[in-house]
Amino acid sequence: MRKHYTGLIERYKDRLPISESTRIISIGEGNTPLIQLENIPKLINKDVEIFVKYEGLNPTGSFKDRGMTMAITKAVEEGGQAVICASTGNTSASAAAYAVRAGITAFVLIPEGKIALGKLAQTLMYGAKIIQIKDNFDAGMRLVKEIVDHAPVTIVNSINPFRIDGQKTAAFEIIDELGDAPDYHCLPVGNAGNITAYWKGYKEYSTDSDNLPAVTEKRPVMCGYQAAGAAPFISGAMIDNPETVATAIRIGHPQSWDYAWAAQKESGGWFDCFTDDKILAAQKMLASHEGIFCEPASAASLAGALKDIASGKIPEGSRIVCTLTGNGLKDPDVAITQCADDQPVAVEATLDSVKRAILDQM
Ligand code: AN7
Repeated sequence: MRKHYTGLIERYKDRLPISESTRIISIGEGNTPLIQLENIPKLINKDVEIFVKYEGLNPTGSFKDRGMTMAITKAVEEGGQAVICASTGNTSASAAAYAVRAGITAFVLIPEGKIALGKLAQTLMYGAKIIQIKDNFDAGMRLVKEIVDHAPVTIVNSINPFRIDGQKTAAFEIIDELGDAPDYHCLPVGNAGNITAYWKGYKEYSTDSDNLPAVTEKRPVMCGYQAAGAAPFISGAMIDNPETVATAIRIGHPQSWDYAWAAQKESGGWFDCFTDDKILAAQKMLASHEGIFCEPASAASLAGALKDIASGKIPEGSRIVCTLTGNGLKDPDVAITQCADDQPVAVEATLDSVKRAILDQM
């Protein structure tokens, strides 16, 4: 009988540190849709191909599941009984789900009051041990790095190299689907694990390894986008009090700092940042013109692509992939606040009132 769950580890086994006897902890992650935008390129009147890699359709609604299937699989293989992470929300939801799947315990440190409602709901439902701290993600990360000397827990933040290995498979999927790497790859940057992982994936698919031939010679230009209030890659130094409505990327001390700069330099790419207003406008544009709902942080990728297309930095004729890192349903509060001016009409439950409501709005 075929197995019910086929996740990214099974698909890319030959490129991951997995053996035949490894027990794979999977909930069917990866293989997410790469959707070509149809309406926005027309709207901006530019001859570009923009694809979005909709990572919000992973099992817990974010790209973190790619790394987490690997990190939990390896933690279990190494005999771990408990994992820990600091998180702005998505990592905690993912760690919680994969830990319970494996039958081990997940401890998560989250900044009190600063994670989106959907992420909190998930993490509670999966049954993680939640520790809210009266500080931000960076403080949580610092504590997590210290705690491993005091408690038998495995870190599953993206400083765990297996996380990066799992996440690099998104680049493999893009090349497998498009037949080649895109010209530009745009993504939001917080802790900078994902830009590190994509670049690793693109490099591995374009380089012969001991037992595998290169799939392509091409690599994309990597473009990393941050929120203006949480933009250490723009200021060129760590920042202490990051602030943005895109709570997922409310991070001032990115852990993969050096790797992300290497990705930028080696690919000939760049970093840029956007105000919360610009990020929210891109989120709404994507939902209202393409029917694709991502969370605020994810929309930084589109905000960046659109700015750089408009200025010609990304020239016409380019093929662009934007990673949409998380599902819009993660953060209902921000979505509803964004649509405060579009309140639904309320009418009597009669044929006449409903008819009028329809004809008025056509
Ligand atoms: C939706 O969950 O750091 O640059 O603790 O949730 O790899 O950190 C989340 C990060 C982008 C940034 N988009 O990715 C966490 C966490 C979404 C995110 C990022 C995150 P990295």
